[in-house]
Amino acid sequence: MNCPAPSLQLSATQMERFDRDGYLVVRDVFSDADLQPVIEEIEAEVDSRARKLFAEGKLSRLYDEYGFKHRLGMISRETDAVAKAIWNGSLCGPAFFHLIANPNLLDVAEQFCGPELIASSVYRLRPKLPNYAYGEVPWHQDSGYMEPFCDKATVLTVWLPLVDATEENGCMWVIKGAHKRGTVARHHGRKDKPYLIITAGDLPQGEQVCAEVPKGGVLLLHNLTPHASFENRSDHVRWSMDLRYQSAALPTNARISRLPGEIVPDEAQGIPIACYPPEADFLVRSRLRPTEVVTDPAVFHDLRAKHLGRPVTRRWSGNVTEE
Ligand SMILES: O=C(O)CCC(=O)C(=O)O
Repeated sequence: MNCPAPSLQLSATQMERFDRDGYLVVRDVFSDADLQPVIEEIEAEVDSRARKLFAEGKLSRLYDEYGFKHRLGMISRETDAVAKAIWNGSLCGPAFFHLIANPNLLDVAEQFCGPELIASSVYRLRPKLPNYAYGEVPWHQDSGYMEPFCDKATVLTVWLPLVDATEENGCMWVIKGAHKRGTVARHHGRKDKPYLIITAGDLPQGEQVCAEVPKGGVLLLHNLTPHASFENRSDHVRWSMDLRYQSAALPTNARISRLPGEIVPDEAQGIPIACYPPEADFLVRSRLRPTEVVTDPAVFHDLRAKHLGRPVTRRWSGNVTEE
């Protein structure tokens, strides 16, 4: 079968840089028009939640004279209920689906994960508020959150800001080249926050790089690349999303037929049901089983809503720190 070449092709130099450094900033993956529907879906959710709180007397005013960059920050001076309700993977409307399935993004993901592409369940929306400690994410590798079985695989994180991400508003930091050591550092749970942390003594050596990304660009991360983000010292929300992709050959709870050579989950044999079992994966691009690709945002919504949550990995159970 002749397949058209990917339309957004990273150069050999970019691929080599990712391989060497464990991260890559790619500009101009999205136009403003690509991102606007997601922004509008978020704005509508913020607005409806603010109106509800206002009606209940829990918010003194709507702050609806403020735009996307500032409104949630203003609301959050009174209550962080709206921010917390939309943080992480709770929003799953059509615009989110179309962003995850954006052809340019899939072209990029395909270069790392192959053509039978799974959109991993672990996608997150992060409204990092100004001067708000909950938004700081400690050093970790994404593999720390996944099942050990998937440690040796490439699960690509695509981190994308919905406003320019700068050092001041709390962009991501990465440790250059540390993924090359091929191991998952010891992670601890935190008493005060729902994040894993690699404590200072366990943090891999290497240059810590501030990865600023303009709106429309993406930061690509390997699952073994240690990364963190710190305080937002600006006056606006650092809105971002992080999406993940993997090969269909890895453990996945996507409802797909299995092709020869693909791993079939079998917990009795130590093969987990997915790299990240708690939420629902889906097939987002395929040449070999195109009828199984999820193309309907309503199906995506249903998958998210109905997935029977499974526990997160227990690989660090018992490791808890206050650091
Ligand atoms: O967006 C952030 O501040 C942190 C994101 C992150 O840690 C991740 O994408 O794994």
